[in-house]
Amino acid sequence: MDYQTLRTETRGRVALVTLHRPDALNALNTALLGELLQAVEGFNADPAIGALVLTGSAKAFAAGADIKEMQAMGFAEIYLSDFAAGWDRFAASRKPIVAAVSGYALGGGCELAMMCDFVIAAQSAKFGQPEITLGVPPGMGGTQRMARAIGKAKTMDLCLTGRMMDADEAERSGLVARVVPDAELLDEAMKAAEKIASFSLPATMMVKELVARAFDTTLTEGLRAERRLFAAAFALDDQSEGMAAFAEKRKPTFRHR
Ligand code: CO8
Repeated sequence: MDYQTLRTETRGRVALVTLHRPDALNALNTALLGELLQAVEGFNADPAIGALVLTGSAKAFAAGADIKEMQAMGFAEIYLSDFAAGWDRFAASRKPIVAAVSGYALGGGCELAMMCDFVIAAQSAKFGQPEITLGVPPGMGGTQRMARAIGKAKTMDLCLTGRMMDADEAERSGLVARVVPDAELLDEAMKAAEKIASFSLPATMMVKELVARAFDTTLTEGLRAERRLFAAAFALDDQSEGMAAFAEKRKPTFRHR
C-alpha cells in the first residue's frame, strides 16, 4: 500500500508500521491518523499477521499532535468534530502492538506509545506531555493512561511541568517494558513481536483484552472475566495442542495463528 505519512512492510507474521513525516518529527496530523487506521485495521483483518510493531525515526517516534494543524482551530471545530476521537480506533486494535520508541515521544506521541501494548525504548528515547507549555492539557489519553501506568506522582510531575523523562526513568516508572541500545531497537521489537505472533492468536488476543480490562474495571470483575476467558480457551484446539506438546516434549503447532 502506498502511504504518504507511513511506511509499512511485513516480515513473516509481523507487520512493521513506521511513521514517516521526517520534516515534522512525525507530528500526528489528520492525514497520518487516517493512514495509520487504514494500515492497522488492514493488518487486524489479515489472517497472515499475528502482531504489529509501531516505530518512528531515530530522532522522533512522534513529537506530538501536529501543532500547526491545530493552531487555527476553534472550540466549535474541535468539539463538533470530536477531534482526535479516531485514536480510540487505533487503541482498539485487537492484535498486539509493540511500540519501538527512539528519540522524542512527546504529547500525542507519548500518548500513542501508551496506546500500544508495551513499549520497548531505545536509550535515546525521551517521553513527555508538554501540552501545558502550549496552554492546553493533554487530549489523547495523557492524563488517563499515564496515571494508570505510572501513578499520580510522576503523571502530575510530567503533565504539570511539561518536562521530559529519559528512557531509564521511563523504565523505572513502569512506562517502558525494556530499554535497549539504539542500534538494537528494531531487532528487539521485531523479535518480541515474532515471539507473540508464534503463539495461538486467540490466546494472545485474550491476554491483550484481559490486561486492558485491568485498567478499566474492578478487581472482582477483572478476575471473573479472566476465569471466563481461561475456561473459553479450553474450547480451542490450540489449548489441546499446546498442552499435548508440553506433555510429549515437542514444540506445539498452533492452528489459529
Ligand atoms: N507539530 C508540528 N510540527 C512539529 C511538531 C509538532 N508537534 N514538533 C516538531 N515539529 C516540526 C518543527 O516545527 C520543525 O519544522 P520546521 O523545520 O518547518 O520549522 C521540525 O518539526 C523540526 O523540529 P525542531 O526544529 O523544533 O527540532 P528540534 O530538534 O529543535 O526540537 C523538539 C525538537 C524539542 C521535539 C521540538 O520540535 C518540540 O518541542 N516540538 C513540539 C513538542 C510538543 O509540544 N508536542 C506536543 C504537541 S500537542 C499534543 O500532542 C496534543 C495531543 C492531543 C491532541 C488531541 C486533542 C483532542
